[in-house]
Amino acid sequence: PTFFDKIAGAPKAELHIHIEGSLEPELIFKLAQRNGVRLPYESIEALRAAYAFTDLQSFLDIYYAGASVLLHEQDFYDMTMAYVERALADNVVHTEIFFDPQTHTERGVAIETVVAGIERALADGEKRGLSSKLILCFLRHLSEESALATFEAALPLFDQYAHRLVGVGLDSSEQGNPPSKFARVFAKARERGLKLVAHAGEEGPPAYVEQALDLLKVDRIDHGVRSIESPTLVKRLADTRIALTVCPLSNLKLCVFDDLKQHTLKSLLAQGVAVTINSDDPAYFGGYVNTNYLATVEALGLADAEVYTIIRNGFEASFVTPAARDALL
Ligand code: ES4
Ligand code: ZN
Repeated sequence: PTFFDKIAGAPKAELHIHIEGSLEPELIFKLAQRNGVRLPYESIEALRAAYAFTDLQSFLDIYYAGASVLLHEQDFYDMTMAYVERALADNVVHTEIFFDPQTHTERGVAIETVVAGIERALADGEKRGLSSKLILCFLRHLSEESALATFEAALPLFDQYAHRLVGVGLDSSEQGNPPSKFARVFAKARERGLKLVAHAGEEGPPAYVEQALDLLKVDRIDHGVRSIESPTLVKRLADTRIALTVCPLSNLKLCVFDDLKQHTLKSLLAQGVAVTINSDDPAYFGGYVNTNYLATVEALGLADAEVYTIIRNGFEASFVTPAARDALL
């Protein structure tokens, strides 16, 4: 087998995937029809043609439009099951999935409906060999009050789904919405013993990564690629082994880097940072986990040892206990 075959066939963990970002255009149109939702796109082809992003916001506008077709528990099940199939096909054995409840509750969909549909598919996936956790993300372009209300509404779910729903995260428009805006809700989540992550240093400056560490006290940083602009921050990440969940094709499509060859993943890894490779919003950015690995290996010329380190980092940075982790391999 070739090096690429070995990577594709290796058991992997995925730590950064927005379930709403796994909605393929075909399923968006199917659900739109099923639910009588009008989309501002004529056809699957017209929707796909709109996937020419210039920055994070140009993507988010289309991503939220796509999510508008999700109304019923079965819709959340179908979306999640389609991702489970893709993950299994890529030999992902453990995945930690983000969902954005506010995207749905703002349209009148109950948070219980969202979680019940996702959970039912993940329970079915578990029977087929895919271990999984779920992370509730707050939308940072909305207010602190909205995040606090979402957290309060989710409190019974953290008990009911304790085996699955293990953490909270922070996503959406980064610039102008610093981690400091969410210090109080993250403190509440921490008091409850939940795991904590935040998108930081994707488009925002290294100072936002430092805020996520100092004010939110996160266990991992999502993206974090702009950390490389601060040598002291890179050293801190390396020393503390706080992992970065890097999403190379996402960074390329959202113009964080002009070319995958300019991606700083290899340099971060060389400086001792616990880098992982993930798909982010695979239906929008051109591929699932294996496509991200192969494109990155090709563009940066990663050696075998570097790739195996990245794969191992995915398991070590995951939120499964060391005993459960050994059982995955
Ligand atoms: C996202 Cl790539 C990215 N960045 C921030 N928030 C997001 N939500 C979904 N994808
Ligand atoms: Zn993301």
